[in-house]
Amino acid sequence: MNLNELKHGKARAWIDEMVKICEPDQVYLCDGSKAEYDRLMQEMIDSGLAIPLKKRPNSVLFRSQPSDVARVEGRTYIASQKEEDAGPTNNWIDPVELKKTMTKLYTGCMHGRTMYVIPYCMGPVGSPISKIGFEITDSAYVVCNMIIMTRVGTKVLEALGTDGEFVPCLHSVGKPLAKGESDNGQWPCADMENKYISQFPEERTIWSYGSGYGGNALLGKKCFALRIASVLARDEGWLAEHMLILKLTNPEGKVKYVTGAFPSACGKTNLAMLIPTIPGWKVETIGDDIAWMKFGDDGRLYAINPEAGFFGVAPGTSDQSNKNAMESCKENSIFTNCALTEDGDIWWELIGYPAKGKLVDWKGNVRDALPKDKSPKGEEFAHPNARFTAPAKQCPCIAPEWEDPKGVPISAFLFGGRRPSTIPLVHQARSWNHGVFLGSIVGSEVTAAVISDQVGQVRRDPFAMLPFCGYHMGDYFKHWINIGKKTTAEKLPKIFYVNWFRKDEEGNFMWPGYGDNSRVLAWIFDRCDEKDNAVETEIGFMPKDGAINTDGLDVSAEAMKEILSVDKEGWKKEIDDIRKNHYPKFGAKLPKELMEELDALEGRLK
Ligand code: GTP
Ligand code: SPV
Ligand code: MN
Repeated sequence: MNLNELKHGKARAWIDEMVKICEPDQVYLCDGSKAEYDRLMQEMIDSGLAIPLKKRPNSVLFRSQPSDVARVEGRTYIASQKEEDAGPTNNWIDPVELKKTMTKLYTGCMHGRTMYVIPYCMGPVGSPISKIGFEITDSAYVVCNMIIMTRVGTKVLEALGTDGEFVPCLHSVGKPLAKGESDNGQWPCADMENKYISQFPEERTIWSYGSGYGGNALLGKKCFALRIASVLARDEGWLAEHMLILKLTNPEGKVKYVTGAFPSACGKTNLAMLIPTIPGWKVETIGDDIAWMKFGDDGRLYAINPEAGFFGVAPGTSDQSNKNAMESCKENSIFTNCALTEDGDIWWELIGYPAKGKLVDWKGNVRDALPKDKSPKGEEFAHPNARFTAPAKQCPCIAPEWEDPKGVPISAFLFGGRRPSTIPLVHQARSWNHGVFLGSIVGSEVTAAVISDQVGQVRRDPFAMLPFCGYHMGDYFKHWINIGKKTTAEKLPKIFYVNWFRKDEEGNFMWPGYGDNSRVLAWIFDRCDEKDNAVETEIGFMPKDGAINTDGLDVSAEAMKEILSVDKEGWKKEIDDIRKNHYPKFGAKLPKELMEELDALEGRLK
C-alpha cells in the first residue's frame, strides 16, 4: 500500500519524521494480505536469505548471524525519565541521552533498504482489551513474522480511524547498504555494542536497533505486549503478564481457564498444548506466551491472548512431547536457526527421530547426522533457541473461543521455573498475598532464550517478568497486592507454584513432565472447587496422599514422595537467600505484605 492511504494524521507525521532520519530507498505500508506475505517471502528466497522447505508447504528456514540468536537483556533498556522508575532489575539510560545515541545510529540506517510500515493489533481487532501499534522496520523477515504473530493491515487501520491511539515502534536491523551492495544472503544485524532494545514508558514508544531476532525485533511481543503494556496495566488497573492461557475440561465436562507464568523456555507452550495422559481430561489452547487480563463486570479476571501466532522453542518439540505444536508448524511457518535435512525438511535436537545422511547445521555447515536425536553440548545442529513461527489457528487444540473479544474468566494462576531442588511438584498459596509472595520469589535456571553468561544458573525471575517489567519491580509487586483488593477472594484466581524440573542426584528429571503434567492440572482444577484433596503444610496446601492420579505413571513411590514433600532445609536456605540477596534489591518499594509473608513462612518452618 502507498503511505498516502494512511488517513491517521499523527501516525503519518511520525512516519514522515522517521523517514527523514532513516533515509530508506522506499517506504511501503503493509496491508497484511497473503499476497503481500508471499511476495516478500519470495524476495527473501530469491536473495538467498530464506530457504524454502520441500517437505513443508509454504514454509521456509532462516539462519541468523551466530551473534544474533536470542534476546539481548544486557542491551535492553527501560528509559524512564527517572532512573528510580526503571528500578533495580532493569538497565536504564536517560531517555534524552539514549534518543541522541540512537538517533545517530538510525541516521541513514535504511540506505539501500525498504522501510516497511506495519499497522498491527495486539488482541482481536475490536476487543476492548486490544491495543494497536505501528512497527516501522527495514526487515522483510520481521514483516512476515509480524503477519503471523499479530493482526496486521487494513482491518487495523479501519479500527484505528483518523485519531485512534497507537504505540509507535521503530526497528532497524542496523546495517545500511552502500550503493550496489546487497546482503548476499547473509542475515543483517549490528554488532552487540550497537544493539539497543529501548522502551520509553512515559512516551509509550519503542526503539529497537541492531538485532533481527525474536523479541528484539518483533516489537509487538515483549516490547509492547509486556514492557509497555505492564506500564499501561499498572496505570489502568489490569495485568499484562508473561503467561500461557489454557482451557481445562474435566471428565464431567466442566471447564476452567488457567494461566501460567514460567520464565523463557520453561514450558509455557508445552503446557498450553498438552495432551493429558489421564482419561477424560482435555486441554485446549488460548495462548502460549502472553496474557492481558482485565476485570469483568462480574468481578472476575478475564484474559485475552494478544498474539495470533506462536514463536515457539523448536528443540525438545516432538510428536511425543508436543504433537499439537508439531502439527501447528506443518505448513505456512517460518523456522529460524533449525537444521536442514537432505530432503528439504527441518530438524532439531529431541525432535523424536535421528536425521539421515547429511545435515546443514544452523551455522550453515554441512555435517554427518548422528544416529540419535541428541548432540553434545555446543555441537547442536539446531541452535538451542531455534524457533518456529506458526499461526495459532493451525493448532489442532486451539480453543474455539481463543479470539473471544471479552476474554476468558481465569480460575487459577500457576507460577513455575526450572528448579533442580527444593521446590516441590506443586503447592498452593494460602491466600492471595501468599500467592503474590510465591510469584515474587520465582527462580529458574537461565535458558538459551537469552544471550547471557548465566545460562544454566538459577536466578530470581519474579513472575517470569524479570526481563519484561517496564517499571520498578517493587511497584509491580505492589500492583499485584492491589489487584487482590479489587474483588472478593472467591472471585480471584487461586495461586499455585509448580516445578516440573526437579532433578535426582544423577541429574535426571524426577518428573516425566509434558502430558503427565495433566495429573497436576487435574489436582489444581479440583482445588479450585475446594475438593478435599489437600493437606496444609508449612509452605502451603499440597496434595493429600493419593490425590495426584499416578495410574500408569512411570515414577517410583520414593521419587513421588520426594517431589511432594516439604524440603525444610532447602526452604530455609531459600528464605535466607530471599532475605539477604533478593528482597533487599527493592529497598523501600518492597511491599510490607511480602516481608510479612516471608517472616510468616520462616515462622512456620521453625
Ligand atoms: P518461551 O517461548 O521462551 O517463553 O518458552 P516457553 O515457556 O513457552 O517454553 P516451551 O514450552 O517452549 O519449552 C521450552 C523447553 O522446555 C522445550 O525444549 C521443552 O521441550 C522443554 N519442556 C517443556 N515442558 C517440559 C516439561 O514438562 N518437562 C521437561 N523436562 N521439559 C519441558
Ligand atoms: C521469550 O524469550 O520469553 C520468548 C522468545 O518468548 S522472544 O520472543 O525472543 O522473547
Ligand atoms: Mn516468552
